[in-house]
Amino acid sequence: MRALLALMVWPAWAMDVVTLTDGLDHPWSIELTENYAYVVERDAGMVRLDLNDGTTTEIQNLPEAYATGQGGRFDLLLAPDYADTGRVFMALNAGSWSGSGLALWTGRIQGDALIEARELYQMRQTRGGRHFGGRLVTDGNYVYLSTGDRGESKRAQDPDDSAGSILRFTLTGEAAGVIPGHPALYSMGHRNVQGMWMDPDGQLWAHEHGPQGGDELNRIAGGENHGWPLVTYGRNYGLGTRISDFETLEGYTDPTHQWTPSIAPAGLIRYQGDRFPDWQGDFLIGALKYQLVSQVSADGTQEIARHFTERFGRIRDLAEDSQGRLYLLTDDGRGKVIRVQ
Ligand SMILES: [Ca+2]
Repeated sequence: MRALLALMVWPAWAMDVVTLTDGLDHPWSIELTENYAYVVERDAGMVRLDLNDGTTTEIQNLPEAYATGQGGRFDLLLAPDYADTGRVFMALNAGSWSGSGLALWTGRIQGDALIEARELYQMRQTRGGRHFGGRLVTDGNYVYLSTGDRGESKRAQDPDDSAGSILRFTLTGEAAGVIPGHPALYSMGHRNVQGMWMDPDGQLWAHEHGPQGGDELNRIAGGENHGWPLVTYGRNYGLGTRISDFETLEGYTDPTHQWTPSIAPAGLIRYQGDRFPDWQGDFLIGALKYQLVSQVSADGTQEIARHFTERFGRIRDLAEDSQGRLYLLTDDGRGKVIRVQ
C-alpha cells in the first residue's frame, strides 16, 4: 500500500494537462501577461487568449506579412515598459512572391489593435521559403532578433549581410551591433536560430537547426563567430556527406551542446518555478521532430531528459507563467495551447 501511494505522487503522474484552445492556425510563438497570452499564428495573425476561459480575440491593424514555406509571422516581444505603454516588437516575413525577408516592427497594443506601427529593420529580400530566424528577446536595454541564412549558407559568414546571425537594437530601434559590418550585427555564423533566452544577469542563449544532425545550443557572448557553415556537426541531406571538415575550429565558438540526430529545436526557456523541482534552473526546449520537450542542464552542456514524446504534437514554442506552469504550442493547422500544471 505504501509503495502504491508513492507511485501515485510521482511527479509525472501528478501532472495535470489542460488544453486551453485547439483552434489556432500554425501558432508560432506565445507571450504571457498576467491574465492573457498573445499567440502569433504563422500564416494568419495574432490573437489574445484569455487564460481563464480560453476565448480568443483577434488583434487588428497588424503590419502585412508574407506567408511562404517556413515564413510568415514569427515572434512577439513585450517591451520592458509594456504594462504602461502597450509597446511590443514583432518579427515577420515581409515582401511578396518576387522576394521576401525578415522584418522587425514595433508598435503599441491599445485595446484590440496595434497602433503607431513602424518598421525598424528589413532584411534584403530574396526568393525561397527557408530559414527566416524570427525569435526575439530583451535584456531590458536592447532587443535581440535572430535571423536565418535563407537557405544560402555562405551568407552567415558575410558580416555585411544580416542573414544567419543575431542582431541587436536599442529599445528605440537603432542598430546596436558589435561586429564590424552590418550595423546591427551582434553574433554571426548561425544557420537558423529558432529559440533565444535571456538570463536575468544578461547572458544570452540561442539554439539553431543544423542540417542533417548538428542542432546546437550556444552561449552567446556577442562579437563571436559560431561557425556555420565552416564548422558544423551536420551533414548534407540525403547523401549524408560532410558539409565541413571541421566540427570544431580555433577562432569559432563551439556550441555548449549539439544534437545528432537532429530534434529541430523550437522555443527556449530556462525553467524558473518550483512547481516542477526536477526542472528548476534547467533549459526546456521544444522540438518539432520527435514531438518532445528536451531538458538540458543549467550550464547548457547535457541533455538530461526528454518529455512528452509524441504526446501533444510538434512543439513550436513554450513559456512559463508566474506560478511555474508550463505552456506548450503545437505546430498544426488546428494548433493547441496546452498548459502543464
Ligand atoms: Ca555553430
